[in-house]
Amino acid sequence: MSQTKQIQWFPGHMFKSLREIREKIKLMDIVMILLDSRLPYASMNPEIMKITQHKPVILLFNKMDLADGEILALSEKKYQEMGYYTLKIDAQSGKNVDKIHQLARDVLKDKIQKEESKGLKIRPFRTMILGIPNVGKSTLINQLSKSSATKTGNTPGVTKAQQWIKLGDTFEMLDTPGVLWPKFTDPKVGYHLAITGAIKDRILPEDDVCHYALDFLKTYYPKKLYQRYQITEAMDYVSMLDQIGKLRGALLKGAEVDYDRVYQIILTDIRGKQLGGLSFDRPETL
Ligand SMILES: Nc1nc2c(ncn2[C@@H]2O[C@H](COP(=O)(O)OP(=O)(O)OP(=O)(O)O)[C@@H](O)[C@H]2O)c(=O)[nH]1
Ligand SMILES: [Mg+2]
Repeated sequence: MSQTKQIQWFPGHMFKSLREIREKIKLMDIVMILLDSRLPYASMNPEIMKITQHKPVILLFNKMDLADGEILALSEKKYQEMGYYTLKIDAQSGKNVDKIHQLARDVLKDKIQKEESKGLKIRPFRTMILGIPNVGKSTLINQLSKSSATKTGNTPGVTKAQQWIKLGDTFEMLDTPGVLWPKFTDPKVGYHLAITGAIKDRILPEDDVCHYALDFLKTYYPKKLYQRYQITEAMDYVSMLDQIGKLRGALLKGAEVDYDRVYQIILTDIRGKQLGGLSFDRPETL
């Protein structure tokens, strides 16, 4: 698992995207940072935190449907204690998305009052949706605009350029390409981003990612792991892979286990709802 130190997860286009975000930030009334509810720590990009530090910020915990509700509530509380406005949402189904507008108005209350007291007509708020790749930025914009104005897809790097979307009279939103940051010190962050699909599968070896994931599940969600794959506590990593391969028929000719398929099965299960809500970042790491 030592490879994480050398991995190249910061492609050149992200430099460009960060620069464009820095340029546009001045225009914004409010910024919305989308976090992945399963990784509220690893999905908080320190570069974005720096760029947005002088702007009103709302933290949206997206993909709440995929997270462990209890852990998510604790993490949300921690961010609130740090002074952030927060909201848990599911951009895919639309859950809580209708609350974003009012929250933004609450955050901008003073600004709105000031403009109204000057007799100014309230112009649309300008906001920017920021977040790591694949966190659901474009899905949220489509949900808010009730259209398919921006392209979405379950792989990092779908949005290639900034794009303005008008939402009625009250919002103008800028969709942005997902960005990461150049260096990370905690290898766990890399694994958590890989497990949830924020960095491309080819960047970290799948074997390492699955090894980490199964160890993690064994530690934090043993019942889910044992029930889903009829695994027992005594099994080591390779025995677990063999068991999953046999159970799910991922076999090569001669009944040997097809490990590549087993990795895919594990990652697909974890990324979907097959194992129920999972949280990879624990609040104690915040
Ligand atoms: N389960 C679930 N899936 C979601 C949610 N929001 C988005 N998705 C899915 O996540 C995947 C990525 O969504 P996008 O909206 O393309 O993500 P993005 O942040 O725009 O990604 P980039 O443009 O690559 O940076 C898609 O398959 C969405 O359907 C959610 O709240 N819950
Ligand atoms: Mg996008």
